[in-house]
Amino acid sequence: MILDAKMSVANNGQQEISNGNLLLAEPKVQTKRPPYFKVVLLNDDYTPMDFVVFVLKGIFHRSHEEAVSIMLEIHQKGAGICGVYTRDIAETKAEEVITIARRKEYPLQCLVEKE
Ligand code: TYC
Repeated sequence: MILDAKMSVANNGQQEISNGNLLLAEPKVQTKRPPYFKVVLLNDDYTPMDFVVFVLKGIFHRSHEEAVSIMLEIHQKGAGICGVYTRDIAETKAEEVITIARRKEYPLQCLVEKE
């Protein structure tokens, strides 16, 4: 039994209960979200529109309507976000885009940007 239990807030925000002999650390509540990274496609004059739609559906799991809308935004504005992921997933998807584009000899460019 803990007699005369006191709550205190440690330096790192962790709460501890002290009875003079024991310090019982409460499990730290995770409040920080991991860093997220945007995968961005750039416009160019040579990559076919339907290839970009194919990429957005196949790699970024977009519906046909979403894929067409994102592709047109890139075409009109110069760049557009395909999706937001943790670092490894964003980098893998960007590599996949470049691999399949180069196989077809399209100059499509894909960037990963920290949010
Ligand atoms: N501008 C290209 C065309 O007219 C289409 C395109 C869209 C290319 C998006 C790249 O990321 C891109 N064929």
